[in-house]
This record gives sequence, C-alpha cells and structure tokens, in this order.
Amino acid sequence: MTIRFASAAIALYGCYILIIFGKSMRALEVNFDGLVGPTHNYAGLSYGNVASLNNATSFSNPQEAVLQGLEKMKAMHDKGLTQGVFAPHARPDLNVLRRLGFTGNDAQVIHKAFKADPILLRACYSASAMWTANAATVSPSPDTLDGKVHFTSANLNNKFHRSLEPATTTRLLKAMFNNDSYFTHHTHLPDQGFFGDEGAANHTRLCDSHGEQGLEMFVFGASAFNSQLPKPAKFPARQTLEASEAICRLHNLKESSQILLQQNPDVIDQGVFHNDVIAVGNENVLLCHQQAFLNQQDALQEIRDAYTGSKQLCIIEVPTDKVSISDAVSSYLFNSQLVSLDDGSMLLVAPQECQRNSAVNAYIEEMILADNPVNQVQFFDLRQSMQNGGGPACLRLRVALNQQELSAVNPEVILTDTKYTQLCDWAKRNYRDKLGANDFADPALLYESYQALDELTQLLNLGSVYDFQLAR
Ligand code: SUG
Repeated sequence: MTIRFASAAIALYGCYILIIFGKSMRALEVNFDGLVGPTHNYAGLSYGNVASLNNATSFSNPQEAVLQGLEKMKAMHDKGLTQGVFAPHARPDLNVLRRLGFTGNDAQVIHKAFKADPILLRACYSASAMWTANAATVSPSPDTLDGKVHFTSANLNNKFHRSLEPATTTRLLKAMFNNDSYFTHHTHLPDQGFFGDEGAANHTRLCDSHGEQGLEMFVFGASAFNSQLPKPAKFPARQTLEASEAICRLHNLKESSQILLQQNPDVIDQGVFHNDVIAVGNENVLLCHQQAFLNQQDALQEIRDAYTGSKQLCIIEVPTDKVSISDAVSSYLFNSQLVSLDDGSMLLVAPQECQRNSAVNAYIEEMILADNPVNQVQFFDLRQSMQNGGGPACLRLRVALNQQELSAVNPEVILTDTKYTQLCDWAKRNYRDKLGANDFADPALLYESYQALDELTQLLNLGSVYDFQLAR
C-alpha cells in the first residue's frame, strides 16, 4: 500500500515536472505594443482610412491614449501572456522639417512650418508609430531556412507621415532584439510605391502552435507591375505584391511557409485599408469576413491546401448578412487580437465599439458558443487610437519566440507589474490631456515630448535610438 502510494506520488511528481518544464520551454507569441507618443493627434492624414478622415478636426487626449494602451498591455500580462513594449518615435521630426527647407533654431523651424503649412507640421508631429502592426514584418525561426528570426521594417511609403518611421523603427528593433545569433534585421524596402510595404498589418501566420513551422500569409492590395490583377478604384492599395515577394526572399522563408493572396479590392474602396481590418489569424484559426479576399473560395482552398500543420485548420468566415463591411469597418471586429491562453482556448481582444454594435456583438456571442477554439471575449476602451483607425491589433507587433530567443530580448522592454507602474507614472507626468490645432505652433510641445522620450529610453534601456539634436 505504502509502496504503491510512493510510486504513484513519484509518477505524479514526474508529470508535474514535465508540465512545468514543457510549459517553460514552450515557444510563445509575444505582442510588442506601441506606446502612444506624447504628440498623438487627429490630422486626417490617411486617405482611405475612414476614421482618420472623420476625426480630422477633433481634439486628442495623448495622456488618455497612452493609458488606454497600457491598460490593454497590463490586461494581457495579467492573463499570463508575455507582453512587450515598443517605444514611440521622436516627434516632431525636425530633421525632415529642415530637409523641407525650414531654417533657424528649433522654435523658428516650428513657427515657420506652422505658418507655411500647418498640416505638414501636424504630419511631422504624428504619433503614428504607435500602430506597431505596421512597424515591420517578422518571420519566426521555425519558418526560415537559416533558423533565425527575421525583421524588416515597413517603408510605409503610401502616407508621408508614416514614411518617416522606418529608420527609427529599425534602430528600435535592433535595440530590442540585439543578438546576431538569433535575430536578423533587414533594411526597409526601397522608398517607392512599387514596393509599398505596410508590415505585419498584411501578414498573418497560421500554425499548430507558435513554436512549430507556420504558414505565413502575405496579403497584398495590388500589383505594381502586373496590370492584369485588379486594383481598388477609389482608395489606395497600400501593400504591393512585389513588396510581399521581396519580404519572402529577404526572410529566407521556406517554400512551404509562404502563401501570397490578394485582398478584395472592393473592400479597400469601402475603408478596409489593411488586411487586418478584415481578417485575423492565430495558430490554427483564421477569422475572416466573407469578402476579405479576391475570389474568396479559391483563396480559402489555397490556404487549406498549403497549411502543413497536423491540427485541423479552423476558418471562421463571417457572412455579410450577419456583419456588413460597414459594420466591420466601424466596429473593427477583425482588428481584434486573437490570443492563445494556457488552457488551449483562445481569447478575442476586441475594441468596445464591437460591443456597442448590436450586429457585431450578436455575432461575437454566436462565435463564442460555436464549436471553435475562440471561447472568450474581452472588450477594451481604445477610443483615442480607434478614432485614427487603430484598433487592438494595430497596436501590436507579434513576435513568436522560443525560450532561448526570448532570453536574448532586451529584458527592459518586457512588461512587468513594476514596469507598468513606472510607465503610467511617466505618462502622467509627461503627457498633456488635450491637443488641438493651435498647440502645434508652440515649441514647448516639442521640448516636452523630447524630454519625455529621453526619460523613456532610460526606462527601457534603449540607448540612443533617436536621430535628433536640438538646436535651441
Ligand atoms: O496608417 N492612422 C493609421 C492607422 C494604422 C492602423 N494600422 C493597422 N490597421 N494595422 C494609418 O492610416 C491617422 C493619422 C491621422 O490622421 O492623424 C493614421 O495614420
């Protein structure tokens, strides 16, 4: 009896060790969320992005914006997920203002730009780097031939204010993933519309689990060279086929880890300016609208055929008669994050606009009860970002990492309870609670913002990532 009990106890202990060991050795998907910068504002800069145009004259609240983002990060951390922080960029971009002919000391540059072209100045003040889904495309090591994690910053050349981001993004990524044995950083693609690249907003990875080889889905809006392929008629297609192909080459992707699909051009014309406004994937689940892809049924079959995982691929296709394109765009249902929890289930991290939209809310309830891995939803107030067209998924860059790779990441960019408290305190001390058109004329905003970032680089141990020198 005693012996039997002892052997049972040993067996149980062994299982426990295996579970703990198995868990700690598991590869993870880490979300690196963009911290909203101190100059967050609404300037109507993104033609084709309905929310950005609709809110062009609104006042912004940068402090509320950064705290809303931090609350989402903290909630993910509290769920046991590893959560990263991606620093904002230095704004206004004084270098580009000088390059555009504004001269004198910093204050004179600001005054002259405000007088000559206030919208141009606002573009140089934009905090758009907060949407880190657009920061880069990342291919995890199981998908690449050399077994390294590859990063390519997006050139974002479709919008002037966003085209200012790639060089700083690359410096930030190098400061976060600073180890050549695991991480390879590529220069962004040529700054030209032919190679329009919007990063992970048009890239989803399907896999059995984050540590296994996956199928990287690249979704392009149009081809620059092949005029046979359809194009949207009204709004721009920001991601080109040629850019996606270049990323596949640069990242040394296994042939079986890549698939290229065209977004439905009709929905781009209805405000779906990135694929992540109409589809989201996580592990073996792809949640997409019925009108997401060109020739949708063929596209879905191609995905099923290309999927190499051993689990059943679960495609949740949301019909138009349940969620219209206009509801998808206004609620940002598909810009929810889908995250895997420890118990094997998935959580939908949705903007509160989904809860307020009765059709979308009803669909979410139905989806959660249906036979698929998504069985929970949590809504977040991200209104400050949403008003510029940035939902939960826009705010995060996904990086799947094994434990060795994770231990090579700069530890100061990983959220802890302490880091959260420090960041909230930092934001409350440094951020304003209201910004409107005339505030950009006052150079005090520039000095406050640069001062805030100086403090932040120390908090996140980033070194000198910002390419600026003040000239007072
Ligand atoms: O590029 N909005 C961003 C929103 C990016 C959303 N990202 C993803 N879907 N992944 C954009 O259009 C608006 C700025 C302004 O109008 O002030 C802006 O840049």
